[in-house]
Amino acid sequence: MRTQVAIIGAGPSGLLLGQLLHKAGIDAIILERQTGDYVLGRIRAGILEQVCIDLMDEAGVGERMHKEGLVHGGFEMLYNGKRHRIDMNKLTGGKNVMVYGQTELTRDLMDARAAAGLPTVYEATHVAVHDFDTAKPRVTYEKDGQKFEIECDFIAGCDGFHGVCRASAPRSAITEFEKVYPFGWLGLLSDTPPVHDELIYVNSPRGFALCSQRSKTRSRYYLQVPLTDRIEEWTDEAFWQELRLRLDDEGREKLITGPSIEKSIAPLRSFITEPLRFGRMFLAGDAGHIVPPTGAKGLNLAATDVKYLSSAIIEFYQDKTEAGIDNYSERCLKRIWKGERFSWWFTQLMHRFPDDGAIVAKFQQAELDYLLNSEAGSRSIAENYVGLPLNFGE
Ligand code: RFL
Ligand code: PHB
Repeated sequence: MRTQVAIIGAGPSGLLLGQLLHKAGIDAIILERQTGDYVLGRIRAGILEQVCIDLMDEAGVGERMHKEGLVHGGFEMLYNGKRHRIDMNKLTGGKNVMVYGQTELTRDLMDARAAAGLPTVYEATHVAVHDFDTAKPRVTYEKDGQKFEIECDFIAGCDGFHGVCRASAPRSAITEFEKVYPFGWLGLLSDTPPVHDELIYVNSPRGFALCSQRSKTRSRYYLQVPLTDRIEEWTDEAFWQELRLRLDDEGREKLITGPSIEKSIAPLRSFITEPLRFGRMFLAGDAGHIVPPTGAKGLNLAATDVKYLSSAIIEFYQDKTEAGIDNYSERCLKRIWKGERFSWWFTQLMHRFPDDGAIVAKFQQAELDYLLNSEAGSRSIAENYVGLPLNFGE
């Protein structure tokens, strides 16, 4: 088999890249380890920045997102028992974010790919990347016990944190930066109306909580929990009880509870790989970097990697220039480090760290008091949350 771009991973990065390349007339094959249903069953991100919305439109798959997504112009921060609203729209001169689940975005991309008859191999095992330091890279894999080989011009490593592409880069050529946080997020999805029409980020003495949503009838809540907690130990009732304790009186009164449709614990990590290009192989999305979810940046950073990578590959074929490819890693990393910085900062502002004493809780309160009562402070949160402009600092 031969294709122009072999894409490893059918998460949002791989699917979006496939769609953007297809629009430009470039062939790609996607190899995915799991089934499509498994990929759709992973409940993850919920907030899209404008750049991500624009890319879905550019890929021609934005119709349902615009119909069903909820535009949010602000969010609330609750600390010391009081709520403060960050008016993102006003503070950023009219920018918003959109509530639209990663599951839905993935489904739209999968449907478009299937409708266009583009090749995705699900349940591909033993995927291995070869010769990406030459002009003729190859990818091998197995499907239903049979071995296959793809010859290609480029390999796109869109295979997430545990993927094969980063792991195949020569150790001497790669630097990894990592911070693992001493807690996780316990998430619960339920078909209940959200407690509030906007998101609420909570700094409470019992730990962080987040009230998010997927629609007017579906809620997504998170609680900071110790890494030693096991999901089987958390009944729905225990979750709701703990959430109530972290909310304010208004939240406790308005909270509508119901059976969970999904419940899971995710560890929190900051992780960056440098560089993101190894010859003819590129890393994009979670394959190259992970953020703690507090800043809602993971999927959005993945989308901008894909924007830069698709432009670089399209330029290579259409304009016969390697400038975009040569520039890919540096350009992405500039943006990634800013998203990483914001996510780390917002995480340490909002969570209780086990080794921090009472003084750090006081520092957090003072910082929140400052930020939320200062227009400059609030604007800094708002402009990072909606996403910095693509050409920021260029
Ligand atoms: P994914 O989604 O992990 O997809 C990678 C795909 O590659 C496949 N794969 C392989 N395929 C073939 N061969 C192999 N050897 C393979 N190894 C792996 C995997 O099966 C998978 O299908 O990476 P991608 O596409 O880069 O997308 C990244 C996003 O999923 C991620 O950044 C976000 O979900 C992060 N995130 C959030 N991001 C936001 O922008 N806004 C949010 O509100 C937000 N909330 C979140 C989040 C992540 C969370 N968790 C669980 C980590 C909330 C949570 C709780
Ligand atoms: C979500 O809805 O899953 C979500 C929203 C905002 C975040 C993280 C996760 O910061």
